[in-house]
Amino acid sequence: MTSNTDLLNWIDEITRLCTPDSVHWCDGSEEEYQLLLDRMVASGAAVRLNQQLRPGCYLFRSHPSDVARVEDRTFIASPTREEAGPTNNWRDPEELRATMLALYRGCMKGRKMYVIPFVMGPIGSEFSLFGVELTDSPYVAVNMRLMTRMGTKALDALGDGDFVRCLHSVGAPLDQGQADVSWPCAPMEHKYIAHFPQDNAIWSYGSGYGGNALLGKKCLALRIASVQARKEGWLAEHMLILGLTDPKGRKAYFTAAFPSACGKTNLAMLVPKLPGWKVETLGDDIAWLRKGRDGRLRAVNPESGFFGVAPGTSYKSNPNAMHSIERDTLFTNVALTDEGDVWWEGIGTPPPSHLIDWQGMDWTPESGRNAAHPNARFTVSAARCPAIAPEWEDPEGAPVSAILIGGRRPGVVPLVTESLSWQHGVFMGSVMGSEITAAAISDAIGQVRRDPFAMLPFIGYNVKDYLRHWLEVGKAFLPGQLPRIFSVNWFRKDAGGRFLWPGYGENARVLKWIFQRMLGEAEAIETPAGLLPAPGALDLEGLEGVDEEQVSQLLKVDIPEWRAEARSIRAYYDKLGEGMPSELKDELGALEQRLGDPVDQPSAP
Ligand code: O2Y
Ligand code: MN
Repeated sequence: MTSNTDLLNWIDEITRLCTPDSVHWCDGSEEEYQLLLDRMVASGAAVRLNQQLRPGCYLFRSHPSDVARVEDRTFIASPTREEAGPTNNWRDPEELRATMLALYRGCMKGRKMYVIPFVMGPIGSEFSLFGVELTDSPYVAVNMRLMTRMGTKALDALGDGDFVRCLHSVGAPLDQGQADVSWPCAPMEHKYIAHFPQDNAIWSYGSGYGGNALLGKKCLALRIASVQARKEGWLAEHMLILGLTDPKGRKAYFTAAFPSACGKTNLAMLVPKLPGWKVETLGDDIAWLRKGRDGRLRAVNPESGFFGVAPGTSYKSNPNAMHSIERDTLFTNVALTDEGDVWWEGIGTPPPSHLIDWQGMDWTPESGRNAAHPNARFTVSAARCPAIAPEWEDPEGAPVSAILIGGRRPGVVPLVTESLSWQHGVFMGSVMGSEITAAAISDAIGQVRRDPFAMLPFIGYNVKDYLRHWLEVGKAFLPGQLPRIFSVNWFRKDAGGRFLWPGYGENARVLKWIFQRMLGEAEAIETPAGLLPAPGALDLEGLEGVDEEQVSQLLKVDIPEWRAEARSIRAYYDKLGEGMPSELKDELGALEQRLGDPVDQPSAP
């Protein structure tokens, strides 16, 4: 057990508030994990998959109202609205606390409360942060075992130290004798994903799903950590981390920020189409970046597992993910085959003639609806990934050579652009954008939204201070010690709406150019948007289905389009209001200058 009196007192307080029937301290053992899964199978909350086909695998089906992160119900309860900034849902901390306390009172009645001590980051690393999640969801407990370093080892490492207080309830107390449902949760208007950065506390109520409930992930490792990072001079980012090795055996590490559902897991686990090149995975979603003892920017993945999107994942699109989930995996909201295996849209095999869909209903190809929910997930330990880098748990982190940023931009943004400086790179990060997808519930699916460093839903404070912090971090490094920032866009389309770039394994060609740029071995040309591959610098040998015209479209900086882009950036900056860092406004001015005055320079015939 523990002698951490803060922890013991807090557990006491929450037990009195939430009145669970019993308290279970998670030790993180294999036996405990199996016991919880067996109990959930017995209660009907989980389905054991065919153990011949998927050893150690289980299926969960959530309530149809509880299928994704809920941004509208996610709150930053900093002391003032200004601290949360224009892009966060701010609530007055005292008011929110009062509202939520009323909901939490007696909310675990009829249920067990699980105490989950966990570490984000390798145990013993200077990068790491401790959390303790109190939850009435056994689903959360088993997922946290895969996604974090959890249980006795975390409690021992914590000792008497400080930790982020993570309180979670599905918000569905049970009366005496009341039968449980397979996925308890509360109605949308009672769901709250609340962050109190000043108290190092996360309160989540009413949802059992993913980022709303596995509080180590988005809530702690991004929203709370970003606030701490700002105070301490580091960065908590929505980024994958990969290692790239060239045919000569030289290795470099890249991080990459993409908005949700833009293929971060695929890029993190990429199998290069270029002979002799190798990608290894260090993380697929979150990177903590700080200056290492060697003066370089170093990255650590705070998570220990992947909570990946299943639909679209196949042996073609992501063979390493598919191999990772062949066993010991928890599936949520995928379809069940008659053989007891999993299936989803885009898995690469034809739809079976019959399935049980994600809502537990009979499904046939004629049903006219998805068999798996578009945000269906797999949870699996990172150690199961065949491409995992041997050094992925290095407590010092990996030295980062390049930071990639990218979104889904059907037009305007070239396949790859190198920034002109750190400041210009931060400018590019501040205006990156992507289409809104099913990973976040929103009423604007399909539209492009600006998503600074893909952190819009995850910055725990004011976005303008966040961008200022990025600029400040850059100042702490000697020239040459900082990674360079590159924008990438795999999603550019032609006039007919067809993707110009094949993506997936062919993205290695872009990684190669970036790798060689960092070594001074590849040529670039200067454009108003930044540095682009010089003619012939991008290795296109053996690339099928992309002709010269398509390459020129992929690398085109169209001046009229970019003038419109600059106007839209100005409007965006204006919308964010007073307090944008002057350096970024200067960068916008410089871009406008490079694009020329539209009155003086009519567009080319
Ligand atoms: O919908 C959810 O709760 C999952 S969201 C998620 C999961 C893994 C990695 N990234 C994300 C995201 O929304 O960025
Ligand atoms: Mn993510």
